[in-house]
Amino acid sequence: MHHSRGKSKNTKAANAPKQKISYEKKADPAITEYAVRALNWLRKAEFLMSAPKLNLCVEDSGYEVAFAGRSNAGKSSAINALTNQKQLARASKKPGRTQMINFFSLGNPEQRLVDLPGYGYAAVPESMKIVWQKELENYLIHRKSLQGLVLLMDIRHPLQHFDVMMLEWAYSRHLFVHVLLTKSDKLNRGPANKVLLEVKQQLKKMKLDFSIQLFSSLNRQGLEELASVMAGRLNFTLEQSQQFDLASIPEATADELEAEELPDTEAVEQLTETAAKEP
Ligand SMILES: Nc1nc2c(ncn2[C@@H]2O[C@H](COP(=O)(O)OP(=O)(O)OP(=O)(O)O)[C@@H](O)[C@H]2O)c(=O)[nH]1
Ligand SMILES: [Mg+2]
Repeated sequence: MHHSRGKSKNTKAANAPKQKISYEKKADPAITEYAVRALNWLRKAEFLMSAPKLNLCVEDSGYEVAFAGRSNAGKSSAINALTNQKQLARASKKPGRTQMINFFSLGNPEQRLVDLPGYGYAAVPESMKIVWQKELENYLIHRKSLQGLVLLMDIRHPLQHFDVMMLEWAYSRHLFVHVLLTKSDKLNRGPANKVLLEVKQQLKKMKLDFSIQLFSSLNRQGLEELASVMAGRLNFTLEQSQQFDLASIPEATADELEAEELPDTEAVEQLTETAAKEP
């Protein structure tokens, strides 16, 4: 807690009526309540189906939000954290795990989460990659119920080429995007906030006016924030939210996550981290 310094003694503020100032960020109680109810709603998630292509997807009605991002960014893990289910979406230390468009219903089939295959996974045969990118593109362009994207980026490698392309493309199509800097547990609080600020500034510079937050499936940082954004996008109305209780939000499940990435990826990342730490 900060205390006012001596020099503020003679300012107008010093003459103002005394009031208790809290430097801790107080969340709006109404929003928090909505977020908690949203989290309890998200726990109702159930696997609906996997589709290898657009015309095999579930009916294109209602509302859905898709999780997109580079392979291994943590999309499936984020869906599992958000829905408090260990194996709803299949997470893996092997990049390229998610190979279809996976649909999850949230209590009713008209509100859905979608787990997309990651882009940029080099080890998939080129021919297969082309087919997949085509299907992904098809889905993103033609899906009417798609209300927006959650774009995930590993906090240690934000705004890679494909991410920027995706963001620009989404912006040009007026598609809503909420950005997650994932695996925030990999950095200390200070450095994590610094990356957050930097990416925010970069987005601003590129005129990509998207919301962004820190997120960790491991320690559940940012879960409530993400839940309210999801709920808002998926038309989880205040009225609907009344059906969900304010029971405490899910506990952390640190030990239930898959081990981190493939060893070689990790080595590269450690190098990057070391480089980033150097002045
Ligand atoms: N430390 C840490 N590791 C995480 C976190 N989220 C995911 N991981 C790990 O990162 C790896 C990839 O996670 P996934 O959720 O499978 O990633 P994905 O984006 O779905 O990957 P694809 O399906 O290949 O596109 C796994 O080993 C996870 O355990 C996190 O918040 N913190
Ligand atoms: Mg996945």
